[in-house]
Amino acid sequence: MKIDIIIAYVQRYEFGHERDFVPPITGIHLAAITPAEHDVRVFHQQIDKLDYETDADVIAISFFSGFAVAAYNLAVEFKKRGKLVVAGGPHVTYCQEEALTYFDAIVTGEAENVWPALLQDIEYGQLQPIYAGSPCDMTNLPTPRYDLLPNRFFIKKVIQATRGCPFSCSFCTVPSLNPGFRLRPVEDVVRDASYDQFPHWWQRKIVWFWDDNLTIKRPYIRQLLTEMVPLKKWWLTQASMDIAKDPELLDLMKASGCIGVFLGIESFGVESLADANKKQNKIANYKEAVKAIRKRGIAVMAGFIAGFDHDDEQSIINMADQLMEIGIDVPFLSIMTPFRGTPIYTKLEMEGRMLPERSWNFYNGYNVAFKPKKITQTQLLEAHRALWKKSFSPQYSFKRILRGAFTLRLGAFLMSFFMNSFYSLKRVRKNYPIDMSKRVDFIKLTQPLKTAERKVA
Ligand code: B12
Ligand code: SF4
Repeated sequence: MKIDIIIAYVQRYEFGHERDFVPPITGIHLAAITPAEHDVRVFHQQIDKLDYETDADVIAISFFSGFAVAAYNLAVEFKKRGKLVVAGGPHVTYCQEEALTYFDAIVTGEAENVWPALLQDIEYGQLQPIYAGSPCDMTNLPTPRYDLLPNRFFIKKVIQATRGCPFSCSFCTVPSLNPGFRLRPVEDVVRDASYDQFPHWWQRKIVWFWDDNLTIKRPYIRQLLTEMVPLKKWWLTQASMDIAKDPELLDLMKASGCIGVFLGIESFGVESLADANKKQNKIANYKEAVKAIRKRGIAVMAGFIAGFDHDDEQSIINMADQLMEIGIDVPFLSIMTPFRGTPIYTKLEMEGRMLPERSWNFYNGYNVAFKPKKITQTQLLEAHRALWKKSFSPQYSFKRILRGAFTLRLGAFLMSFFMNSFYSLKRVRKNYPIDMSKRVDFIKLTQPLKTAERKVA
């Protein structure tokens, strides 16, 4: 069969985000675990033009909640043309009934154990509506199909070495989506990190780990990094702040080529951190932790969330100065989003604070889908936009770049330079995150197909 895998996307900025820096691993991983007798192609809606007249037999769509409306629209279009459309990913896992209105079948949870069976059922005309995936054992996973990525992605070597996370932050679906903490054999990860069939040196050089929390199992990460030293790569990952208290690990990270670490700092408020159930973060240690990582020339990227129950407008805007003060190189600024499957969603739903009239377009990390406690929805949105504008003002962006020029290793500096310039340019050109409440017409959902009209092979 011919299979088109599509990663759905909705523009999150007012204009011009049609190129992407680094691709998702989802599509090229799914392609790699697709049995070899099928022809597979991968498309990223963010950068690829989609062809509704494709000759594919099966359309397989992956999406986050914020991109669900786009994914459903795609399903409707492809089904109008008689295609069989299936889907998977975090959104369908938690919104199965809704997803089945649009798709012929869905995969919930992890796909490795059920994807080949689904494809076989299509061939035998026995497609079931739901394929319940289970946590996969991470041995023998193939190298992602990097060859299927378009060259427009600046970085291409995305890898997953581990799955899951032992923490349980209130806003995160990882503990229920990828239960447990599982590791791929080090030799498999090293094999993927050594992949070099890319045209540009930086695509061969840079490895981006799309893990939830790569460093948590110390013996594993030490072995992996020791084996990565001879590869002479530049690599980046997401990790917990506790790495800062492990100087040996930090030294090994430096020796193996680490250029960037993403920390989920989330907030500077003690009570907001309690709202986040982020017990592992200690505000008093932020500055020291960032310093310890940067001392090795590694850039610190960090995520901050606006909209916890104890946040108000001022505490949100203040984060722009606070993140500068602790030495962050690249900030990522989100609005708290109550995804299905998270403790925060359950709490807000019980308290009657969800805003059901707000479509999935509001779940892209830059919009408000619930009633905040201390401020109004509009105040939260505006405070976040003020935080975003201040953080990416030319002065602050330039200060971060300059700071990096004197302290970071080359790869880390280039990454910080690129990202800060990119967001600062958006700020200068007034290309802000989209305010969906003013753009309610933005990608309307076309009429769902009636179940009877659904064509299953
Ligand atoms: C890497 C990552 C990123 C990367 C890459 C983004 C990307 N588009 O892939 C970056 C840092 C850019 C990112 C950004 C964001 N992310 Co993110 N991210 C992740 C993370 C940590 C890992 C995802 C991953 O690559 N896993 C490895 C691949 C192989 O597995 P997978 O994608 O889960 O797919 C498996 C199954 O889901 C299934 N599957 C998936 N799709 C399909 C489709 C079909 C047809 C089938 C059969 C199966 C299938 O099969 C795969 C194999 O088992 C997850 C956490 C997690 N554990 O899932 C969050 C996560 C996916 N992100 C999330 C969010 C919210 C975001 C942001 C909106 C955050 C923000 N505030 O800005 C942005 C969106 C940006 C964007 N443009 O897409 C949420 C999504 C929740 C939801 N319900 O939508 C997650 C779950 C984390 C959380 N908070 O709970 N993210
Ligand atoms: S530490 Fe990160 S991945 Fe783990 S539960 Fe918290 S937000 Fe999710």
